[in-house]
Amino acid sequence: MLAQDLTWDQGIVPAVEPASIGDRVWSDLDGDGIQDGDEPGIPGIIVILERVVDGEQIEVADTGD
Ligand SMILES: [Ca+2]
Repeated sequence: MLAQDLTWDQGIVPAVEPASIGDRVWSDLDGDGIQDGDEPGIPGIIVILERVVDGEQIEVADTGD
């Protein structure tokens, strides 16, 4: 019989795929996630990428004029 040691805590963290932020913000009028020809970009949007664990800003970008 195996001995039990209940003093250990353990968690499982799923692998996180690398992610990136693109350079387009638009009004997705038909909700398909694709910028179609009749869906204009939205200027003046500021995107701030922060690390969750400490809130450090990794990158700041804007969609321009
Ligand atoms: Ca669309």
